[in-house]
Amino acid sequence: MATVSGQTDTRHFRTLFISDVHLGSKAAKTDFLLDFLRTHEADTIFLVGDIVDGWRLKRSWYWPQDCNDVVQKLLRKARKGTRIVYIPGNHDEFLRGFPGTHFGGIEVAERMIHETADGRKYLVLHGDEFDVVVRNARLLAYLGDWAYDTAIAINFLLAGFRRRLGMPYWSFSSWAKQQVKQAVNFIGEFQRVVAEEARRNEVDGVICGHIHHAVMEDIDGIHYINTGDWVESCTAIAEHPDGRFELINWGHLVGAAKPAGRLVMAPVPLTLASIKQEADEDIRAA
Ligand SMILES: [Mn+2]
Repeated sequence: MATVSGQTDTRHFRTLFISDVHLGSKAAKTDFLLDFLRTHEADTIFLVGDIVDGWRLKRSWYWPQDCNDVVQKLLRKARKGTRIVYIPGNHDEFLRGFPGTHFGGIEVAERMIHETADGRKYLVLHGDEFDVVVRNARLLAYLGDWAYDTAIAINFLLAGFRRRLGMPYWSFSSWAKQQVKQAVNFIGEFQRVVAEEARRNEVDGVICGHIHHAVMEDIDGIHYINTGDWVESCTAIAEHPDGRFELINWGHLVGAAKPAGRLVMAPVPLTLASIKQEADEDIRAA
């Protein structure tokens, strides 16, 4: 079969981590993802949230055949023995009501501890629950632990109310994108808060999504990994049989997407320009 990348060899990994596909939004790069799924196999695949964009779909139904193909591709992998774990995000939070449920062999879990081949432990979660902490970081640091826990609980309740009122989830990424000048600071703050959560869980690292910013880096002794997205950069995280992690930049490899490497290496000017553009599109679409 012809592929976007022209790559026909299959790579096999111990684990693959993918997030923020946003199926149902026109921006989802389903053709690249299909190409990626055709050429990548793993014992376990973690879907780290916002795979389906539920609230975009609520606004207007957009579900071309490509979206079915992605779902079918994943279900077929599950049938053939791949363990697939779906960790819902804020855009597919309707799945959060079904923890432990299996859909066609796909497990649903709020968060999970993943142990690498070489015995390190990683907390796997989407990350949106920390939006509220990022927004109020200074205040919460001042008020302490109980305020932190309360803020997260309030955020959860608020999301429930907004959902019932048909309002979209308050989204860190779209909010940060609208605060264009400060977006880079917010990304740093998000990473720090998520790394702190990993420390509270006494694990070696954390693997999350949500902010569409793929990166692997050390944050105060915690290995912070973000899977990125399939809306713009087309990135995934792979764990090799020996436990080594690799950031796969599929958009860059297929050459058609804007190189995601800029997010890692030169974050400021290009990211802000694209963030601004996306924010404008969001505002027009709203
Ligand atoms: Mn999200």
